[in-house]
Amino acid sequence: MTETQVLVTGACGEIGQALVQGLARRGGYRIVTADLAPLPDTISSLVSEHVRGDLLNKFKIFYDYDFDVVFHLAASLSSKAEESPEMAHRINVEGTMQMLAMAAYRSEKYNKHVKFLFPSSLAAYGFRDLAEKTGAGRVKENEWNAPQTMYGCNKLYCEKLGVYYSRFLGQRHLEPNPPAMLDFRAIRFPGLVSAFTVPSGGTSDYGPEMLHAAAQGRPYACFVREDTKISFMAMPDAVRSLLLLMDAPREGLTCPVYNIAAFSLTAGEFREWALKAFPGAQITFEPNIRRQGIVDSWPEALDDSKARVEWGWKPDYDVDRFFNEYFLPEIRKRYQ
Ligand code: AKB
Repeated sequence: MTETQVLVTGACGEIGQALVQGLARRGGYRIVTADLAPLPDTISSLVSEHVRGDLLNKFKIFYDYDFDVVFHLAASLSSKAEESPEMAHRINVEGTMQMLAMAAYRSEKYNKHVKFLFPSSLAAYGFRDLAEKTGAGRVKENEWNAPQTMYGCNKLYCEKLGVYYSRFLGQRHLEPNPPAMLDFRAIRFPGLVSAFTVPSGGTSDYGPEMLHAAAQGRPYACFVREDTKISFMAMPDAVRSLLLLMDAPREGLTCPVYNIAAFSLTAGEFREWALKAFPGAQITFEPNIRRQGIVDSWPEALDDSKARVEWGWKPDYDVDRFFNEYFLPEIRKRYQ
C-alpha cells in the first residue's frame, strides 16, 4: 500500500503532538515533521524524519519532497505575538507564505492538488468593546473580521494568502488549461484544551492553565476576569476536525475557511469545574489589562453550521463529556 506523504510543521506544539499521534493511530502515513525544538518522546517514534530549525531557513529543503498533505501548524500565538509583533509577523506570515509557495509549486509541477491544512483561530474576529461581543452571539465566518491582535491579523491575512495560492497564483486560472492548484483548507479553532500538554504563548491559555494547576495542587492566578467567556474545545476534537477536513471531497467544500465549535465557558465556570474536581483548589482572578483586552475582542461563540453541513463536522465532547470523560480522568492519571 502506498503511504500518504504528510508534513507537519510546528509538530512539537500542542496540536502538532496530538495530530502526529492521530495520524499514526490511523496508519498509512509517512510523517515528516518540522519544528524549532527536537521531537518530544511522545511522538519521536512515530515520525520518519524531523527537520529541526527555523522554518524560514529550512523551507527550501521541502521543495525536494513529494508531500500529499501539509499541516502548517507553526505559529507564534497571540500573547507572545503582542510582545514581539514584527517577529510574529515573520513567523506567522512569511513562514506561511513560504510553505504555501512550496506546496503550490509542487501542485503545479507534479499536477496534483497538494492539500494544505491551516489552523486559523477565533482571533481572526474582533469586537471593539464588550457590548459588541455579547451582542454578536454565534459569529459566522464572514462577520466581524476585524482582528485587534497581530496574531489575529496574521491568521486572517494567511487565510487570504491561502486563497490566493490555491486559486489565483500568477492569474494562471485564466489560462485555457490551468495547472493543478494547491488545495487550501482552513479551520478557525476556538481555545483548545489538552489533558496531556500545557499551552504557552496564547491568550486562551487561562482555561487549561487553571485546570492543570488545580490538578497539581498549585495555586493559580487567572489573568482574565471571572465573567470572561470564549469558545473552547477538547484537543481530540480539534485533531478529528483536521482529519475530517483533510478527507472531505473537494466538490463538497464551498469555502476555504470554516468555524468549528464545541462549548463556551466563562473563566468562573472553569473555576467551578476545577473546584468540583479538586476541592480546595486555590484559584484567584488577577486580570492583566492587555491579555484581558485580547480575549474581550474574541467571540463568545462560533457558528459552525457550514462545517457541519459540508463535511460532517460535529464535536464528540460537549462540556460535560469534556470534563467527565476526557480531561479529568486523563489528568488524574497524569498527576497522581
Ligand atoms: C491563542 O490563545 O493565541 C490561541 C488561539 C485562540 O488561537 N490559543
